[in-house]
Amino acid sequence: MKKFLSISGLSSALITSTPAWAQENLEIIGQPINGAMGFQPAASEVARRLQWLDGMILVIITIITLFVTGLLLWVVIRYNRKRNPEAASFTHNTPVEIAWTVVPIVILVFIGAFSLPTLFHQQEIPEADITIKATGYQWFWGYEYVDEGFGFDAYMIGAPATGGNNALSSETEEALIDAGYSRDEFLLATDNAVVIPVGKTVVVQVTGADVIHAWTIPAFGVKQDAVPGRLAELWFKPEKEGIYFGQCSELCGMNHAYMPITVKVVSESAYENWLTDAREEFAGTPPTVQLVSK
Ligand SMILES: [Cu+2]
Repeated sequence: MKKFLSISGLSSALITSTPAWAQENLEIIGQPINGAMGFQPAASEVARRLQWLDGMILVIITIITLFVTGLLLWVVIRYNRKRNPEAASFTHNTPVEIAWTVVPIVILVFIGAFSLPTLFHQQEIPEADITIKATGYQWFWGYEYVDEGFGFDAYMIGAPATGGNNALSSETEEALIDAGYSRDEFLLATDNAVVIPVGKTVVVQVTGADVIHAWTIPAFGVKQDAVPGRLAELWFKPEKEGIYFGQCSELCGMNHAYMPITVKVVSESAYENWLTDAREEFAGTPPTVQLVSK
């Protein structure tokens, strides 16, 4: 037993001294699935709300489409030339005109009553527990943990900067496996991941260094253009530990398809361990980071 304890102590020390891992055995949650139709599982309140809104509006759209199709069929069958050789010649029908003006207004107000609160919930940025600045470059993302005074770049595993050529070669597959992924995560996994603790409010400040990019994690329900010279903000509170992927979502040049986003949501203690190691590993990089005096 004693021996077992000392071995497990040693292995956990080994794990915590490897910052790139952050936490072992994280489940991949936010990932596109071949042939799937719906959203990725919602992993934040923001995502849950907008997915609900999407479902609600889909019901309204379906009802309207069925109603209009029914009307069309009725007119085609009942009032075709054979059945109705004498066409009516009236041009106005006041009750019908009032109805087709008022009913759409009611429908739009009803949708607005649900969509505006969701929009404000998304756009009113709360007080952050963790603030991360994400800068889009051609073609990778740079991250700064602004309260911690360190930053790092994140390249796709398999990008030229990581020794690849943007193709799924056997070397790239090996690099993916070394980083804890598989060939399925090619085009999604990055060498450095954004690491955040579960259940904390994360504010991401998004900007671009050269052209417009866009930062997104579909499972968190966030997407924001990264515009040079502007600093936009988005927020989310991740609810489940796991790995979440996103991809640059604004066409930004030749290698736009090769600048994915990897976010690891870990436990509070794993985050603290990662922070300790990351402060050391990424100290002084990139040089633009300046310590914020508190
Ligand atoms: Cu892009």
